[in-house]
Amino acid sequence: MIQLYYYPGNANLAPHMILEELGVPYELVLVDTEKKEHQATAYLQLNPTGKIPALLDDDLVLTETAAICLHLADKYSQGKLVPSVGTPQRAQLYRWLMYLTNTLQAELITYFYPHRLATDNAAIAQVKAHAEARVAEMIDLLENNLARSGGNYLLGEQFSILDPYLFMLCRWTRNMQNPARDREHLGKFLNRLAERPCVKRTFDMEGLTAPYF
Ligand SMILES: N[C@@H](CCC(=O)N[C@@H](CS)C(=O)NCC(=O)O)C(=O)O
Repeated sequence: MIQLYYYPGNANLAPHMILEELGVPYELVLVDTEKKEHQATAYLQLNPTGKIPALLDDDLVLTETAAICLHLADKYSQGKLVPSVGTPQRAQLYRWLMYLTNTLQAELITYFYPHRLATDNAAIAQVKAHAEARVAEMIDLLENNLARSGGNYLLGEQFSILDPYLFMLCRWTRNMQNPARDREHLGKFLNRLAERPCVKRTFDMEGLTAPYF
């Protein structure tokens, strides 16, 4: 049985939507960060970084959201959520997944945890403001790519694991001055994704309410 360790709205959102899209049986396990459960020994044995999410799939313990998404698609989607290995489309999937996880997600983490990079309040505010500005530039790049792709999804016509990932990260910009939803193509993309049953079910199960992005 698959188990996804989660906290509502955290980085588990992308793999959760993918699990719902796949329709495979799985169980959600709450890691209550309010109670610091992500720093407790039991959870650290699964994920030594103390970050959410983690996935159990039989004997496999897997961490890192992008790796979890790839694993689920490779094992359970019969090629529906990832293009075939060795194709140009697969290469583009790697490109955008890396960009989402190691560039945009990393900058969002700086925005949400600026106190880890500075100590006095003015410096913390500056780190946060700079992260917000950099996130806006990254969102513009994604907007331009979506416009160029000519399709409904990041890879064009094929819905892939990139789309729940992009949705999750765009959602995290919802309280920024220049949120992703204000871009023409991303705005339509977010509305399109929010109508997808897998996304609706995920939000319900995690107890998330509007505004979703
Ligand atoms: N690289 C990790 C990062 C995950 C991450 O930063 N998760 C956040 C929640 S969205 C977290 O666990 N924060 C708690 C903390 O940093 O103490 C991944 O992609 O899985």
